[in-house]
Amino acid sequence: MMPYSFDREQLVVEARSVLSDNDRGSYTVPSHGLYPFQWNWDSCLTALGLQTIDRNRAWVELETLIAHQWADGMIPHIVFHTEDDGYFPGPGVWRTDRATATAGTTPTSGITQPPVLGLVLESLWRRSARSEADRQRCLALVGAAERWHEWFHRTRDPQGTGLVAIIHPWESGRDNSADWDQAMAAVSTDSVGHYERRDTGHVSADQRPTRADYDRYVALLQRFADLDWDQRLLHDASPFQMVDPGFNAILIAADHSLARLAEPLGCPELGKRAEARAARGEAALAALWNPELGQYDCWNRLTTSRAHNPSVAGLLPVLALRAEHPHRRRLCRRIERSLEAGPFGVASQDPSSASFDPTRYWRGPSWLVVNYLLARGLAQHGSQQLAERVVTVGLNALETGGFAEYYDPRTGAPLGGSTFSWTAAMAIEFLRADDE
Ligand code: 9WN
Repeated sequence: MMPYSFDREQLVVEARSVLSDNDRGSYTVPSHGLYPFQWNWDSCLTALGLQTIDRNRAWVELETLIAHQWADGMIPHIVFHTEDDGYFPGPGVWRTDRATATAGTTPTSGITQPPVLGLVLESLWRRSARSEADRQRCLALVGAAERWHEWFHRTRDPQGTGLVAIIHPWESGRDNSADWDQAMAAVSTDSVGHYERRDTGHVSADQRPTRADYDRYVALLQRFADLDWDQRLLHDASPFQMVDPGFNAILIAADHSLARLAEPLGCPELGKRAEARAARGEAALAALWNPELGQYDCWNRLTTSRAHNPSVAGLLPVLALRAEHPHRRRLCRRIERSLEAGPFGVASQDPSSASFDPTRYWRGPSWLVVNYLLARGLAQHGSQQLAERVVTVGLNALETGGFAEYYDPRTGAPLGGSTFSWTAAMAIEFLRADDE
């Protein structure tokens, strides 16, 4: 990988060229080869970068994703726009054509991903020309985001706790995090059978999840396919029900974004509903605080126990907590400590913990999208200096490792796929002079 000179303008030019290379017309693939379809949270965050190339194209990216929203409100984590056997599991394994709530003919996965859409819509709107056409487009997307958020509370929080669960590690977007180790150990793989992974044909196996992880990913997927992806049944039927503080913080922050958009878009009732959902989530988040770790922690709904693991998910509530919240200072301190141990981005797993692995996917490497979310939350709620530090280390990672999928947080060495769309979009985002 060529080292990138720290010429800001040049970095933006290179980032835009990555986005253009991965552009498939109406959607962007995360990276060539490894991920040949449209991924939900990749697409949303990538739209931030696309907007700096072509404002219309950024709306189109999200409109394409929303066109595949299921009738019940779920927005799937993958849209399989083309046939490509370079990725496993493909549509034949998902078998979502048997679901009653699938929207169109293009196959999709049957699970979802972190709901960053609302956050992205707020940024896109603020930076748009705010014409009547922009307003109409944004309003339609905000409506889709609201249906998705309501779906979360309806199907992933059946007891009405205020917090939503994920039923597959892929939904967290942090696939093989140590947060899931205990819960995944209890998932039976007896019926999995033979399958062939494709990811390790693109990326070194020691930077990816293990075979044992994949067996469990497939086992869960088969369990849900056997229930014809009836989302009303999946939560209770799943042997994996985890409440992720990062995921919930994103949902809360996204509802705050929808609430702020309500006035300029002219949808006050939607805004009130979003505010009410966010307030309930904020109050419920307190239950995920782990005083021993000094951060938030995942909760296993089936065993009613904590994961007791210091991953970056437990720091992401900086997105949702107000400036005066008593836990904010603790989270900021932990972010600083992570940067002292790994100066190329906040690590996905606390570098001082036993499970830390600096090169294996979500078990230690730093990911720029997560660093972006941390910086956004820090800046928005009064921790400007630390936000700037997170942005600077992100730029250091880009300079050392290029537009990698993820980085060794100690050295900045590039890991996983290369010429990655959302990494390029985050590079553009980090170099913005202001937030207008
Ligand atoms: C499964 C596309 C996606 C990201 C996820 C990341 C990885 C997929 C995989 O790639 O997950 O969804 O096959 O490993 O973990 O966050 O959205 O970039």
